[in-house]
Amino acid sequence: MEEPIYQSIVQGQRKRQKKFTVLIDPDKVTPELLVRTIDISARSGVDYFFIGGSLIVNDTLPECIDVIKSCCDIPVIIFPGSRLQIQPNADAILLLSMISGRNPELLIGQHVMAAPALRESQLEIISTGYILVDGGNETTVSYISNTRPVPYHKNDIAMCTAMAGEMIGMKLIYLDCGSGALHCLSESMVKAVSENIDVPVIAGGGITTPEKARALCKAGADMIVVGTAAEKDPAVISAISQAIHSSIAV
Ligand code: 1GP
Repeated sequence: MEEPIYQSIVQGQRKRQKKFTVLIDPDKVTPELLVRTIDISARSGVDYFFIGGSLIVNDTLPECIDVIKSCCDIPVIIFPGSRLQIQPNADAILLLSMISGRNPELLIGQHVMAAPALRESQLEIISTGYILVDGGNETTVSYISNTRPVPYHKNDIAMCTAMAGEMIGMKLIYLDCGSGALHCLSESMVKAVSENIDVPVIAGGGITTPEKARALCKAGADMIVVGTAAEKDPAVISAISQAIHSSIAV
C-alpha cells in the first residue's frame, strides 16, 4: 500500500527538512477562525494539519475536514482521541498507541474496535507511538486517558519507551506535553530520544514561540506541532513556520 504522507515525513527527516503541523481542535475553532487559520497556514508553508482532540464535545469534525480540503492542498491527518474520530474524508490517521501509559484500551483495545472501519476507509494509516510527558499541568489527555505522563526530567524513561515503540514496529514517535501544557518538552529529552531511534520524532504540547520550535528542531525533532498558540492568534503560524523551516539539527 502506498504511504505518500509517511514517505514525505521520512524524506524530510533524511534531508533534515523539518516539518510543521498545525493542530486543529474542532471544538475550539469558530468557522471564521478555521478559515483564517487555513489561509495563514497555506501562505506560510505549513506541511500538515492534524485534526482531533482528547475529548470532542461538538460534532463538527467532518465539516472541519471538508472545509480544509475545499480551501487548500495541505494534507489532513486525524489525531484521534478515540475511535469515534475516524473520518474517511481525511487523508491519513495517526494510529496512536499510548506507549507512555499502561491503559490497555489505548494500547490495543480501541484499535481492535477500529480495525474494520480503518480497513474499509481509504485513510493512510500511520502507526505512532505516543508518549505523554509532564508539561507542568494536568492536561485533558492525561485525565481522559487515565494515564500518568513521563516525568519531565526523566529522559531515560522517554528514551527507552521510544526505543521499545520503534522495536515493536511503530513508524513515528510523538513526544507530547499535551495541549495547553505550561511548558514544552526539554531539548535534552528530545535529543535523548532522537539520538536513540531511527524513526521520525514529532514534538508537541506547549510550543508557543518560534524560538521554542527552533530549539526543539535543533535538538532533533523532525516535526513540530502547534495548536493552542495558533488558536489564540493564527498570525503566530507564519513566524513559527519560518523558524522551523530554516532549522536543521546540529
Ligand atoms: C497537543 O501537541 C499538541 O497534543 C499541541 O499542543 O495545543 O499546546 O500547541 P498545544
